[in-house]
Amino acid sequence: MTMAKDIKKHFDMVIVGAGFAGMYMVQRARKQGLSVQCYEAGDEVGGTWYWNRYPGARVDIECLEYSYSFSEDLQQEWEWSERYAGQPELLKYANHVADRFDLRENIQFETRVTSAVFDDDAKNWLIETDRGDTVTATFCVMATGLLSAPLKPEFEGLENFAGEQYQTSLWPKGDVDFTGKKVGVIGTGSSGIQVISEVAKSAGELYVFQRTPAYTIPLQNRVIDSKQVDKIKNDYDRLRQFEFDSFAGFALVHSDIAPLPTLSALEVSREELLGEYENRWESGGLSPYYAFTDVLLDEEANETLSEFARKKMKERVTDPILADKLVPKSYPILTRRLSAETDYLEVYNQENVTLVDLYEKPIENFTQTGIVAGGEEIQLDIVVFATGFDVMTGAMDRIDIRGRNGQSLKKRWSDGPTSYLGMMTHGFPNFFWINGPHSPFYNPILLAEFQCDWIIDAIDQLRAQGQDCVEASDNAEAAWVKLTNDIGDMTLFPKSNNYYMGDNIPGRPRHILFFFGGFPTYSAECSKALADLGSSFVTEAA
Ligand code: N01
Repeated sequence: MTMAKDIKKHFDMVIVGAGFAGMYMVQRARKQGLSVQCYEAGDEVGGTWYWNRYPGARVDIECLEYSYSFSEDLQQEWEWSERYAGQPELLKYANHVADRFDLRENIQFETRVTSAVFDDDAKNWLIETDRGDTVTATFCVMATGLLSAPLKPEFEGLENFAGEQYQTSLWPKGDVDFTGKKVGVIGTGSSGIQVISEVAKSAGELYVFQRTPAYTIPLQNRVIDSKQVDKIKNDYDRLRQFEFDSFAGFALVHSDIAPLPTLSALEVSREELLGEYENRWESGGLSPYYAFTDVLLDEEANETLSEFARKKMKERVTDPILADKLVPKSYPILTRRLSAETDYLEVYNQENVTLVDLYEKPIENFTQTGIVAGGEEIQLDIVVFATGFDVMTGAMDRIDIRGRNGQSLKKRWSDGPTSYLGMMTHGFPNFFWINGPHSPFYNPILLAEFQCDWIIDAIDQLRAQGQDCVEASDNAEAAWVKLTNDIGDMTLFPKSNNYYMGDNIPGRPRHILFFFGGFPTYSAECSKALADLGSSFVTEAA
């Protein structure tokens, strides 16, 4: 460990985080000839797939799509073993990319950035870490992730609980043995659902503490089909183009490129409607998002899919009363994240699994030996918290980031995040983020590539204009926030309590945290902004 407090180094760019976004930013900045330093809190690359190593962690976008597109050689040479890879394989892929492109030489591991402060005079960023590094950078890029700031479980009496405790998003390395144990899992979002399916295999007794039931669909994972892979690899560009033209960055149905929807769910016959939903269910994963044009826009259209999903879910649970509790009734499907799972609902047919419906029996407190819910103590050896994240802004809020005149980013965002293009904000010159607030709801690896490329293009253009500092103009930012909100309000997302609106944090004002206008609209806006660097940005020479 170097105590570099007084050994100041200057970099063209400092990047925070070495997940898929930070890794590509390193690669791209270096290719552009920028000197670059990336800091990563973990001891390896991989971000989400480094931290979320709980049993069952698995991607739900097909790997052929959930992978980098920037290198044709990488696309051709990497072989996925499953249609939807598990966490170990995804981490292996991240490490392979780091090795193949020599990224590690620019990444300092086990180092958490504690502050990034803009120096108004020197016009650069002063960055400090928890290992005593103090460096300056012209450009500061936060690749800190959208689902990377775990929420600390807050339950009365938790400090008294003497059993083992785990959090899905901070899972330890090595195995946790559930064999024969009494295990409680709190939370039934995507993480909870994945871990529950695995823990149910070996736990003596598993208690699932469910507050809001999730809509689920079978993932339909299997060993990858080599013929399908060859077909995609023969013309990978075609798949990527479909992804770029799509709303959310995935285009495969049954592992084949599917045309984007053109029809409303309300304009087809009942037979066609159900046929299409069956087709999507057989394909699995997130494919229902594109079944029809209006499932996220129109309540009646959405209800056709919600109804179908509820029926499919209930068919998998033997006890009809239990099935009813596991099925969402109070909100439109897809407005909370659809959970693509493997044998999740079937676990409730097992004798060792008990659902604790928190609407009937709310958690009162922890004791030394378990959890009291609805007046009864459930004795537990192990508790797993799958209770979610401080989404989008959380990771940046945990760093002391200050722009012009010492203005704190956390304070600027105390009434909700504002941004221009989901990448920058006024008063924070030469400061960018990737996959952060107001970014589109989109395949995160492809979005990272797009945003990193955009940042590099913006820097190039800035320098070509003989300028050194760029920030969003107030007007451009206000217009982007309005567009983001107006589009969000046209969708059904505000119709449920969900983390897309920040609802998972008690007391936090509601705000649309994602750009729901689809990637084609987003990328067009970004291109327009680049072409027009003068009016949407404030630039200045150092
Ligand atoms: O978090 P969540 P997550 N008492 O916020 C419950 C991605 N991901 O980690 O909804 C009791 O969705 C909470 O209940 P409620 C994916 O984008 C992807 O599961 O607030 N319960 C909810 O059930 C996903 O959407 C994969 O009523 C409490 C759960 O905890 C995102 O990460 C896999 C509680 C939190 O669910 C986040 O998923 C995993 C309390 N006090 C994650 N507090 C893939 O498949 C919270 N809950 C790729």
